[in-house]
Amino acid sequence: MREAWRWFGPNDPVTIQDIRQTGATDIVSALHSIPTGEVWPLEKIRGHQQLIERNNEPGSFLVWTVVESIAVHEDIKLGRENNQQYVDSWIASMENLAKCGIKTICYNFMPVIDWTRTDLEFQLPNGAYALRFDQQKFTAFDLFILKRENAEADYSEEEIEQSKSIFDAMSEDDKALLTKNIIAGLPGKMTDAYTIDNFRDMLSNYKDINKDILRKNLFSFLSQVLPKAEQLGVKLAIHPDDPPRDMLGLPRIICTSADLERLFSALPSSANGITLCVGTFGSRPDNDLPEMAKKYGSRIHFSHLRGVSRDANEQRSFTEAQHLSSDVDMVEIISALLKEETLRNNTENNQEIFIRPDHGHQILDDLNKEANPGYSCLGRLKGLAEIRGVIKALNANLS
Ligand code: DNO
Repeated sequence: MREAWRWFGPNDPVTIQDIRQTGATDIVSALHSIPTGEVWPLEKIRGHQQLIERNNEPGSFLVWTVVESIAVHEDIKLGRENNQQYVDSWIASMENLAKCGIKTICYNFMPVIDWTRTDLEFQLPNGAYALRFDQQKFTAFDLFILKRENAEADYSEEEIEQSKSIFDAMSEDDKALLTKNIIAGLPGKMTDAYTIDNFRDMLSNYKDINKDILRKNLFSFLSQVLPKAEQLGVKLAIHPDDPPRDMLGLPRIICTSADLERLFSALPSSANGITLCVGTFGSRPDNDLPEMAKKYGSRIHFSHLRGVSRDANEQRSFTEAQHLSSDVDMVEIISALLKEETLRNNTENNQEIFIRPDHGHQILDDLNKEANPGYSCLGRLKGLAEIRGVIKALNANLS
């Protein structure tokens, strides 16, 4: 297991020097300033790598090993005719990364919005802040702020009524904040939209794209990328759709175990893998996470070891939990990943699995600091320390 930490680059309030103190050994990062669809130039990758590795010394060593993410251009997801240039640039970026020795690439295929939350500062009873996805607020956004065409068809009468009362109780500031959280609030540039009109236009591009078409477009993209990745020894790790279901009329295709099954039976290449984002898959009650960790073990190149706790009365709403006390059995999942690593020994695929803490709570001194939502230092440090303890204990038992 390789303990990794996500760093958003020189503007990240958590610095590389800070990360050295967490005990992590690997950095997960990306060149966020390069517009989607453009090639990541070799010298920029080297420069970023240099920022991470320049103060390395024995006992305090960090390497940039995982990319999260090279964004996939919307024209590829839409299967537009001019998309070849964007596929070529994606491959060229992957080649440049491989030249620098960076060979694990996380990406996703979510149309328009990447991960999304309604609340970025949801206060917990102990005073900490967590991220939260509230389905009723999201429905209120869809129906009464975005006013998406035919959106009513996606909801029951009861849902429409409930979300209307939520909307009616919102102040103008609440509405603005909810809108900002959904279309522009999360780190790592989660949508290419900047205004609600622009966002609406991007959604409407998908009106004729259903799951089958989107899947065909993913497979066509991968059938061009995977052979090259295999030659370079690069592992691709698709991140699941978060939350893992269709939303805002958009199809989502990496949500369940059956989705993964389709992906691997269509494209069995050994370079075709996943990011086991426990929190994302675990926000659906029908995903059995320990089972998935076992079943897709050899495909797991990277894992986000966080969890959520779903609302008792609305299983689509969830609050991000502490790393070891979510709805899933994290110890069993870590145990499955460790067993997978022992199976890998003496095989060609003997790469340890990169893991990282994710979406920590904002706690203690971080409550008064500027932070990327979900990516403050102390909450993730606590998560990492807990996970590290589990790994140590399980390893002691295994040997
Ligand atoms: C959120 C992350 C996602 C992830 C992308 C991967 O914290 O897990 O932003 O980086 O979906 O492409």
